Amino acid sequence: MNDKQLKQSLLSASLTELPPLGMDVLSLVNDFRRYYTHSLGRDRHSRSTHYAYQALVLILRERLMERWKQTRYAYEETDCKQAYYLSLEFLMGRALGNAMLNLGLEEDTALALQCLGMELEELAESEHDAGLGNGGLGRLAACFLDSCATLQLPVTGYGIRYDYGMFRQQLADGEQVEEPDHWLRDGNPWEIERPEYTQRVRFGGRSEFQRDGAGRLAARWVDTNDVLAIPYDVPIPGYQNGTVNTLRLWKAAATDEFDLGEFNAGLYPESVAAKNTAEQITLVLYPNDSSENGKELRLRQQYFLASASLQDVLARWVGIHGNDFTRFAEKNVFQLNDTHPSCAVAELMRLLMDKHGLGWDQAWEITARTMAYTNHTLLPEALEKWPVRLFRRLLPRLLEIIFEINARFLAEVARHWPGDSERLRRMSLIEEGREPMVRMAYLAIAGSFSVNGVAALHSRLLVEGLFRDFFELWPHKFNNKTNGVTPRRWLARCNPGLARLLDETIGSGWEVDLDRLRGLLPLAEDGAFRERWRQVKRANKERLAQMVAAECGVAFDPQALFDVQVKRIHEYKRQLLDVLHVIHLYDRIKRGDTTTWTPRCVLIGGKAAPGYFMAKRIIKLINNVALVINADPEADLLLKVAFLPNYRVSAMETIAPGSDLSEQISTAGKEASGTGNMKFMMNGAVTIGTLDGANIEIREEVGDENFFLFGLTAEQVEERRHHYDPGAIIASDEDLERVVSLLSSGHFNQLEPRIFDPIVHAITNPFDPWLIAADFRSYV
Ligand code: 26Q
Repeated sequence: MNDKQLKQSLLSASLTELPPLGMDVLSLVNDFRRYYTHSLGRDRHSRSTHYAYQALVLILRERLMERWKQTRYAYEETDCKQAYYLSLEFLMGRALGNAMLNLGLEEDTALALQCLGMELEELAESEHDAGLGNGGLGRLAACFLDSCATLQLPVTGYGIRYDYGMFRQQLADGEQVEEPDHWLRDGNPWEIERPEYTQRVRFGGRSEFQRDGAGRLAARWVDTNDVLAIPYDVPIPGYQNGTVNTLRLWKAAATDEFDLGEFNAGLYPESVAAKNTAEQITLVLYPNDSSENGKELRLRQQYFLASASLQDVLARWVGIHGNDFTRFAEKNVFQLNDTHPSCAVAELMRLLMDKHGLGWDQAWEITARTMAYTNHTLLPEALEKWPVRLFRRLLPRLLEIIFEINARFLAEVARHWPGDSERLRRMSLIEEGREPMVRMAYLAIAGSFSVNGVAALHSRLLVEGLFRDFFELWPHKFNNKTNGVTPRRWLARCNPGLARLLDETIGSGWEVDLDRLRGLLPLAEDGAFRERWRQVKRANKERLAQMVAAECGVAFDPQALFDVQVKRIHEYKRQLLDVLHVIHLYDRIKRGDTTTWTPRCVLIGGKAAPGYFMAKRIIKLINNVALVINADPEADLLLKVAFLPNYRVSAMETIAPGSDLSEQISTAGKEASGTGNMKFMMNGAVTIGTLDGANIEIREEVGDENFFLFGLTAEQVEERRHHYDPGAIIASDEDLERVVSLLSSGHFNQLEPRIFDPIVHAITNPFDPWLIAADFRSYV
């Protein structure tokens, strides 16, 4: 072949014609060697888990890459409708195990590594969790991405690439200590930077109006401080189906001109400092899972995400259709994960009008047909509000648009309920007062075609309470989407023993069609099946016990009942009720009331928001109670208690399979759904729970006999508030009285006087919103 022929054949071979990568053990071994030695430059003298992990990721990433491109092309070619999941949080956890499972390479990679003299388990354990979320809402976003890829739905996640994710929780003297989570320190081999899709996001400045050529008034947003948004793409593989979707995370970077302007004025240090302000936007995740009021940086994050993501989608649209938006709403939909990205409603209006020249009516028609809003909370104090003043300073053009949306919206309300000024005040997107506020949930409802709650009860309570006025105006917008979790990570991956048992009894397929688990029903009384089931559970409990021993220094006996509550620490989730029960059990031991006794190991874990005093005090109480009980030889074979530090996605992957009893004990009507409840149940734990969130639907599915129901209903809770007398309840319940006495006498804080007074006060307070004392007896 001469030079010319060579050039010709290289040109004609398009990239898509690369030979597919081998999916067999030998290919994996060879590729691993090549990466380890050639790409990473290591040899047998540098045997490190870290580089071996890197090499392993590279071979998987390569295999994802070809499928990723094919998926993109397929979506382009079929011109299908695309959905965008906008979320300030994606709690992805580890990616390696998931990639192996979804590529169908679990067994072969384990074998390949064995050939190379390495342990897959060890490499997998060395991966740092991607902790870009607080809890339920962030993990839900991650589970949705997995499921959408598995269902081959064209869904892209849009989020923020925080330099620091959810803090690491350590304990010092039983108290929570937060440590920064610099998860990117060793690099992130799963992401691909895509500077070619950089967007520009504006802040500050003011708006000007000018007549355009057609004599229309056009807004210009000027004198802004701009920030660049650089996308980093993460592959989201579907389950053994060749689909790889995308999670696009934005990183903030300073613009060049901004620096230069300051620099020319002779302000070099100031210009470098300005770089900091820009890059601060994506520095750290807010570790608060209710709300963080009025923090400017948080609003910057929210707008940054909304604006960069919308511009990205619009740029792709304009690239194909030019400024013709007639079919945009047919082809695109944006799902807002709570109100956090709800600036998007006003931002899409702005982009369509100010940048692409649409009129208000056409822009509004498109916006209200493409936005959908998911609510995750019923707690009124958790509804997001932003001071109008802050909005005006940071996003002046957006505020104008919000005012205009509000004016038109209130006109509609007034047409519907003439003369009802009280209703206008209640429903306004702007809360009036000394400090007027933008009500983000109302903006989201007004700008969306769909508003959903996350469990049947939650969705009902939303339309009966918090959003009642809006339901009366637009009943068609409101609906329910009960949460779910991916059975790939939360069963197939985290519980290989059970997965194998399922495969051998009902065949495979349950990973994508969980209803098939009904095929187990005929085996419920089958002795051989039950024996294998018990062996699986036993092995998983041993693994969990090892983790508890290593992390907490507490010995859990796998023969005992493993009773587990892991979730964010919140008063409404009632970890305190769990502790009261533990104290009651201890009291029974001390009284010698142990003739009918099931040895029990109680595990509690979860992070408290750094500024949440009561949550932190509850952690301290759990640890102090654990110290006393675990040190008491009388309790030794009967009761053990441990607080697991730094609860996170990867910890749950060991916890759920090793648990017998799942604690889902929130005050009824307060937990929107819960998703941990599902992970425990599908790993074969029974639940003790209230009629709250998705517990209700879980109970309907598994039957009353697999669910220990207790406590007041949501309706009873609201009724009881009016005449709640915890003092009387405690006085009439000898067990509870003894528990409260132990607490208030300082039994668990002998060297730390009064530290649990706030907790005793919370339990005995007639205004206790969580009605701890009311549910104690039925819980026991
Ligand atoms: C808001 C403003 C400023 C700073 C932070 C926040 C913020 C951040 C995270 C507010 C709320 C959250 C997270 C809420 C959350 O995780 N909610 C849970 O969502 C799950 C998924 O729907 C449900 O299962 C849980 O019931 C719900 O508590």
